[in-house]
Amino acid sequence: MKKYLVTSALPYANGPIHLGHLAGAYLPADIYTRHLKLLGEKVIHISGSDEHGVAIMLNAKKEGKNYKSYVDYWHSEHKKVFDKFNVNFDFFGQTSESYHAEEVIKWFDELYKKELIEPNDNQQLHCKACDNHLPDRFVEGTCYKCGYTQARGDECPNCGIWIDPVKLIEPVCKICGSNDIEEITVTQWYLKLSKCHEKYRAWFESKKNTWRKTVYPFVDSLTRESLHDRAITRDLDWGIDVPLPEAAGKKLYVWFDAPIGYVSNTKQYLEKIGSDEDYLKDWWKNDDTEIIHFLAKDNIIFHAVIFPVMGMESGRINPPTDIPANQYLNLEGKQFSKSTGWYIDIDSAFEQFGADAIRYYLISILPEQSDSSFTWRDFAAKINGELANNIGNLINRCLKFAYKNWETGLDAKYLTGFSETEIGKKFKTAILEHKSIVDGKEFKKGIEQIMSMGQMANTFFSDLAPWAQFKADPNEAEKTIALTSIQIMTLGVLLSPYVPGLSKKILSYFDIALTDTHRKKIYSGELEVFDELFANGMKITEAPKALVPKIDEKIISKLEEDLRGKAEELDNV
Ligand code: B3M
Ligand code: ZN
Repeated sequence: MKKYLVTSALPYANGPIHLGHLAGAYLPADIYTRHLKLLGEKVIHISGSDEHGVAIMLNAKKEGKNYKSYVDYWHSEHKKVFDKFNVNFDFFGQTSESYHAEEVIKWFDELYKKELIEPNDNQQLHCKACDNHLPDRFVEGTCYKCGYTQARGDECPNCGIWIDPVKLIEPVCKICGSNDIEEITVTQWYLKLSKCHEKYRAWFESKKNTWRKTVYPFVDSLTRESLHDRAITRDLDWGIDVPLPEAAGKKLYVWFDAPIGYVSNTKQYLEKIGSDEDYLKDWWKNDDTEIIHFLAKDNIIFHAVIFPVMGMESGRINPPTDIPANQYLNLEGKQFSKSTGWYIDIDSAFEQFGADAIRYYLISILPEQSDSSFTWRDFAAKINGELANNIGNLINRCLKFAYKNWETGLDAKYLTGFSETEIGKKFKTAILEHKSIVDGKEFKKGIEQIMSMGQMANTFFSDLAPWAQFKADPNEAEKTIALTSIQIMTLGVLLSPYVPGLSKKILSYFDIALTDTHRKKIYSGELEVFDELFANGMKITEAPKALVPKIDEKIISKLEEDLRGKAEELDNV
């Protein structure tokens, strides 16, 4: 049986989750998982905190906390945010736990046995002022490829290349701020990616027609000629110990251990639920498993090159099926940045508008093909014009009418035969299109498809004008309300991967509880299911009120002012 392993990038346990993170990886992964679960597929969504690395060490030091309590704090903060926004994981683990280290060591040992990990002397930066080694983000400088002035020792956030820290122009120590930096020779252990080029390309090229146009060509151009060996050990005091006596005191590079977190967390998950399945044989190394990594574009190289090579060569897992990476989400045209005040506090946005409004808007602007921008004005326009007007209003009007005039319920004879009606057939076609859009991981287009079904339902309802029918012939009106209610229930089910809270609310107005099988049938366009569901009629349990509250222009102006004010304030410091 086919299975799906959905992963979303492990967020660094190093500061708040922002809307850009949600749009980059977590919402798409959540929607896709919910989609597959609705269809009755066997799928698990795995993520967790990424708790090693220099950036975390820097911040923990700044706050005077020990590393473990620092990452534990952010791990639990992140879980709270994901819960609020209904982003569900089957398992959300921690890479600082011992179960994770155990798995990582197994990978290291396999690769070492195959002579794909070897020591080498390497030139490294060392800060003379504070006497620290400066790998990765412990150093910043100007990118030698694109000239960006804040390139980090591991990668350039502007042009996306891997950075060799000793080549950085005008390097500065991030620990003490000094530029008194020297090059020293140190032994590190390298992952011999260069030996794996041919095998890698043979696999990679098989993805040419299925990976996103923003992913394949980028990786292609970086890997066509060769792969470069990468140091996977560091002189740090936080991380997983390198399991070699001659490397005593060294730790594994965070990007060596982090992606293995998907695997170790799957193992933990299966143990937790008492499954008798094996995390490798039944999942990660099962040819019937699709492995899909959701992430933002700055994580592409690790997931599309290094991790697949590690998996293939160690023999522990299969390489991924797809890496539907997103581009970046900006805020009013500029990058989100906590330090310049250019960000949205995710908790207050949640308090003010709730999870569904924010999910809806983010999904409608997901940066799937190119960068996109969150603006408060567009947020209000989309919530008011689409979610409230299209969906909310229709439900209010129709279900209120049903509740008021057919208190004891609508007659079964009007509720059956929907799939044979013209609108029923249109719905079926639209649902099948929706399924293939979401199978193709195009979630922005998916929600647009549902909105256009909302339009169909609105047109159906307005054209028949049940309020006028009611005066002339109440039976006609009852039929219109019955058929519209079915469309509403269908929309309620279809919306569930996107706005699960709203979906639940919509479905709660019906006195009929849907089983997973009912949902699956509705979601796959088997609309005959309504004949069985409504065989004894159906009643609306309460009159909906303010299902999707409209957002006032004044609120938006205030939010815009606050954002600019905060940024100016920080600018003046
Ligand atoms: N923690 C990077 C990030 O949060 C990194 C992803 C790891 S996925 C294995 O952007
Ligand atoms: Zn220093």
